[in-house]
Parts: sequence; structure tokens; C-alpha cells
Amino acid sequence: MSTRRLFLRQLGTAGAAAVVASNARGLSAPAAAGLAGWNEQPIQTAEATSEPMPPEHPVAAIQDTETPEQRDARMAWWREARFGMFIHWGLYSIPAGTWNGKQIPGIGEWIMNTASIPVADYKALAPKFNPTGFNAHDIVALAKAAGMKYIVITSKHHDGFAMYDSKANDFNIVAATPFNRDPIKELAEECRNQGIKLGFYHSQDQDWTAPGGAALKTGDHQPPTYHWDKAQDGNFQQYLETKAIPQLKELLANYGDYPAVIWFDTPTPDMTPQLASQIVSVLNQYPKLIWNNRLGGGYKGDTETPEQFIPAQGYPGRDWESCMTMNDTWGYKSYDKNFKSTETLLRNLIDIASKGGNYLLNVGPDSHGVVPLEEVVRLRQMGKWLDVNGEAIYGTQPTLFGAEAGSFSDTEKDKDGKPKFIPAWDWRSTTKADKVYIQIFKWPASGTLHLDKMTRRVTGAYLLADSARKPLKFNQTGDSIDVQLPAKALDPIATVLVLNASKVGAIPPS
Ligand code: FHN
Repeated sequence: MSTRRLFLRQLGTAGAAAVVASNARGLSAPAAAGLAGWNEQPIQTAEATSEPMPPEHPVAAIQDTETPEQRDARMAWWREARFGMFIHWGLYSIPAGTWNGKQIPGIGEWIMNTASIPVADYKALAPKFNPTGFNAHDIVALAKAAGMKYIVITSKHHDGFAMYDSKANDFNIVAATPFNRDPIKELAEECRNQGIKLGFYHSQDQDWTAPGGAALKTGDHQPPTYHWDKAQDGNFQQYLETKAIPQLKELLANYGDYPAVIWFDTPTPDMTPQLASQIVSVLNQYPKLIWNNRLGGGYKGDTETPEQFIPAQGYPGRDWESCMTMNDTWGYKSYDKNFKSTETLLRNLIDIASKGGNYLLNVGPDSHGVVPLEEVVRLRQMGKWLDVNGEAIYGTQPTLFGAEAGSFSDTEKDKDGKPKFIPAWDWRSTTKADKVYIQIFKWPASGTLHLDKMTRRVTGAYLLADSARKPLKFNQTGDSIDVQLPAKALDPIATVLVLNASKVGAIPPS
């Protein structure tokens, strides 16, 4: 084996070992929310992914066998999209963060685990679940109004409750509740009507109500299984073969051209390469499908999935998607009102686009199936900005300006104990073949925006929010440019400056 191949293999093992170690340590529910999540380390570095991994998996996945051109074609809509809606919705929206009169810390959808709720008691929520306020048309319309291009909804979260009509297991919204409707089917129809992609989150590994399903640790739950109820004990392989895989097959077969994405989550050491390959055999029957890096068993999937953070330089050479909450929970919690501002959410989207990633922003409908008003308001505000400025986000390429501007803190440390990088929040940039966009957060007091390392020849400048497209004066010398801006920002969150500047004929840096 060549040195390089050996190096790649070692990297793969180290990445897998990091995941295994963090799972074996066990995660608190807040950790599982991504604050110190299992997936903070990308499994592959850009260096390691610049050459395809040899298909050494028990079953080769599509990523192992397709050509770069095939991959580009498969990923095209997703790369263009940049902004999607994550929906965490299930039985946990009934307790909404409170159990037996006590507010349970951590994320809402983890309440069964965090509060050690016995299986029978949790299952008893199902007959109470009647979310008649759910309206697929309105949710899809909300995603569209927000400028989102795809939706990923929890078809089954770690509690094992299927939010669709499953014949494989009757702990599901059609068989076990008075609601008797299939929201996934309704969403699929609406997504088709309103022209937006739909993907399914599927907790393939953790399942707290099915015998043999895995559980990550919270509280005093004991190894090796971290179960808290005998009813959870069983055989993982059997769970996989009798529930997770049959349900995955249903999800892939029963909703027409959807899912466009399968979003796996929290792989544990139980998911061996052999077991994961059984899932891959199923996925391989759907050659257009996109799936993330959380299957387990050493499969790296299509996308890196940083959770609740934006990687400082993105993942060069890898597709990636930052998933984030608007408050501090994915599943609805009635008393979590710690919502980020629209300014933060929008600047996150811009920051992510400038590094070549997608933003998967979560909503958590309540037990009536209604999206909380705070989330609706923020999404609509984001959509208004995108109506005007979307050209600077969708289908763009990352910044030309290299490493993110900022400085290392004298006082704060990062998770490795090194000085923390504090990004400057003055502006960000995205590009297209013939344009450079500068999303200005902090309007320059001097009225002039100065940029260094502008490696394309600029032939015109204007503000995207100016319907008259009034040309702005500028002066470019070598690779530095000064643009004269109007006295005031056109948008307090981000005003987009467009520089007409073709990729062809780039200026060598001085
Ligand atoms: O444990 C889950 C959590 O509940 C939530 O679904 C997030 C979303 O990315 N994923 C896991 C934690 O990484």
C-alpha cells in the first residue's frame, strides 16, 4: 500500500476513533445539541478528501464509485440552495420540556432520555397526540417565504416514534394516535406543489422505545447500553433489521420523488461497518439521494454536518451544512424563549455562504403542529432580506478574500486550549463567475469601503438594494480597491455591494 493510502487510512481510523471515544464517554443532552457534540471533528480533512477514498467498505457507497462529474450533477441543487429548514417535531412536543411538573434541562426532544421516562409512560403520549393545527401548505409556504430551498423533517427521532404511516412498526402517528394523518405525505405533496425539495431525518441508531435500539448516555444511565428501562434491552442488529432498515425502505419508497436527502444522526459504536453496509445497500438503489456523514460504520456520506457552529474556514473540498437552532432546543420547549435575533440568523447565513456551506435552520412545531410565532417572525424577516439580496447567496461560490478576517483573543481559549479566533464582523463576501458580492455589516464611517486582495478587475459597482442600480465610484490600484458608498446603509443587517468583476483576467496579488 502506498504511503499516501496508508496515511488516508490512518486518518479515517483516527476520525472514527474520535467518534467512538466521544460516544463511549457519553454525551449530555446539551452536548448532543451540538454544544460539544460528537461531530465537532470533521471525519476527513480537505487534504484527505482531495483524492477519493478507496472503496474499502463492505459495500461501496455511491461516493466511492461515482465520477467527480456525476457527483457535481447529484449535488447541484443542494449546492445552489444554501438555505434549508430543519423540522424537529414529534411526541416530545407534548411535554414540551416539562415532566411530572418539573422543568427538564437540555434539549426538548431528549426529554425521554434526560428524565429517564419509562418506555410505557412515553408511549402513553401517543394517544394524546392530535396536532390538528398542522398545515403542510402553511409550513411549506413559510419555508418558501423565508427563502429556504429545502426542508428536512424528523421522520423518526431517537424516541422511536415515526411521524408517518409505517407498516413496519405501529408506534407511529397514523396507527397510534387519534390524528390518523401522515404529515410526511402531506408535506411531500405540498413540497411538490410549491416546488421545494424534501428530505427525511431518520434516527437509524438511537431508538429508545424499540428493544435493542441504542442510547447515548445522559445522567446516571449505566454502560454498556445506557438504557434506563428493561424494555429497551435487546439486540442491536435485530433492531436494525426489524425496524430501522424496514422503515428506511418505506421512507425511500413511499413518497414519490422524495426524499431528496436522508439525514442520519448520532452513530454509535454499535453501527459497525458491516451493519452500516446493509443500510448502504438500500441507499444505493436511489442514485440521486444525498445523505450526510452521520450513518456510522466509517461511511463519510456526502456532507459534513457541523452542529450549532460555523467552521472558521468551512471544509474545503467537502460539501457541508451547519445545522442550528433559533433558541436552545430542536424539539419544542414551551419555556425556551432564548431566541437569536434576525440579525444573528441572517449574518450566520451570509457567513456560511461566504465559506461555501449551507444553513439548515431549525423550527420546532408545538403539539398542535404549529410553528412558534417567534420562529415565524424571524423566518419572514430573513425572507424579506433574501427577496432583495438572494442573488448574493444562492448558487454562489466562497469568498475570494482568503482566510476570515479577525484576530486571536488574548483572554478566551478555544476547545483545544489555544487562543480563540474571534472573527471580525465588518463584512463577508461571496462570488459568481462575473461578480463579487460584499455583504457589509458595519457601514464604514468614512463613507469609503477599502478592500485588499481584490484579485479581479472591477468594471462596475452598485448596491443590490438600490433598484436604480446607481453606479458607485471606485478606484482600483493593483489588487486594492476603494468604493465610495452612500452616507447610510440601505439595510441595517447587511447591505450588499455588487462588484462587476469577471473571473477571467484575475490580477496577480501585489
Ligand atoms: O441528538 C440529536 C439532537 O436531538 C438533534 O436531532 C441534533 C440535530 O443535528 N442531532 C443530534 C445531536 O447531534
